[in-house]
Amino acid sequence: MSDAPPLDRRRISRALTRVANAPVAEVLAAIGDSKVRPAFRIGITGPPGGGKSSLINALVQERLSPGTLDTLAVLAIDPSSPVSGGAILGDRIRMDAIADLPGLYLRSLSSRGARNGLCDNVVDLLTLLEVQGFDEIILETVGVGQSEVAVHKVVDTLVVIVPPDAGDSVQTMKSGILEMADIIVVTKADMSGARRMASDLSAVLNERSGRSVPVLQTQADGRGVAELNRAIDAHRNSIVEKRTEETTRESRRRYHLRALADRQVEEALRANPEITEGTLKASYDRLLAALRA
Ligand SMILES: Nc1nc2c(ncn2[C@@H]2O[C@H](COP(=O)(O)OP(=O)(O)OP(=O)(O)O)[C@@H](O)[C@H]2O)c(=O)[nH]1
Ligand SMILES: [Mg+2]
Repeated sequence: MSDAPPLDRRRISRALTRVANAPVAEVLAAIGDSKVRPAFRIGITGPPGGGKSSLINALVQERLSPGTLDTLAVLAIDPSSPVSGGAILGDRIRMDAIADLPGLYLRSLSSRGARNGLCDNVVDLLTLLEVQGFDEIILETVGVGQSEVAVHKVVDTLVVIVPPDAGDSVQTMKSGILEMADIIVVTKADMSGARRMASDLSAVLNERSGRSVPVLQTQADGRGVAELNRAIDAHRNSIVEKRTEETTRESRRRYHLRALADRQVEEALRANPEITEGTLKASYDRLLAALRA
């Protein structure tokens, strides 16, 4: 750990709360005009109750061990909807035990009605954390619907977790998930079936895509987490070799611009329902006019 000043967690929380679900104009005002240094972003995604938070608990301690990072933020997107699930409350692991770790900031946010299992404005929140100067961000999301694809676009390293008791057999597992993963982790390795799950996953991945994605096994007590930590660093190094910080910044800016434009269109349509009346051409002209207003 360096002698960096302690994090002002209350100030960061207030800034995030202001931005969560704020209109585009307010988001832009909060992010400000500064050139943002991209943080290294790690996504941890997988089924509800699969062991994501337990894994992050242990991983955070590895990532923040002496001589490594100064600051790390964990953003957990909570589906909090009966449809997409989440471990039954009370069964869910809370990360309070690590909340006071120097350099660590933890925040849970609801995905509300977002279609893809992420908050609609997850990119705003990630950028805001970067504005706050975090070196690294871990994003926990439940893998439902299209969320793996969405997460994949906003992180550098995507870790997909699969518990040994995952309902789907590996053969029928949604192909999207495995193809997106940079690292696969079979969680709850103390449970029977973990080793089998890991070897099935390796076989299927090889056969489907010929990619050699690391398939690791971890436990909530920390077993296997040092290996995961090394695999994340190895992936990070392989990315750094392939692209510069400027390329990362540029592609994030484009993605963010599109997300903001999308929301601005939504806002305009909601505020002016008459836009959609009449012909498509007339509607489009009215939409552009509303956006310019
Ligand atoms: N046996 C065993 N149980 C585990 C392990 N890791 C997590 N669990 C249990 O699995 C349940 C869910 O764990 P969480 O870490 O909250 O899982 P999650 O994926 O973050 O859950 P959601 O955020 O609700 O989707 C809890 O009851 C944990 O105690 C493990 O290594 N072994
Ligand atoms: Mg969780």
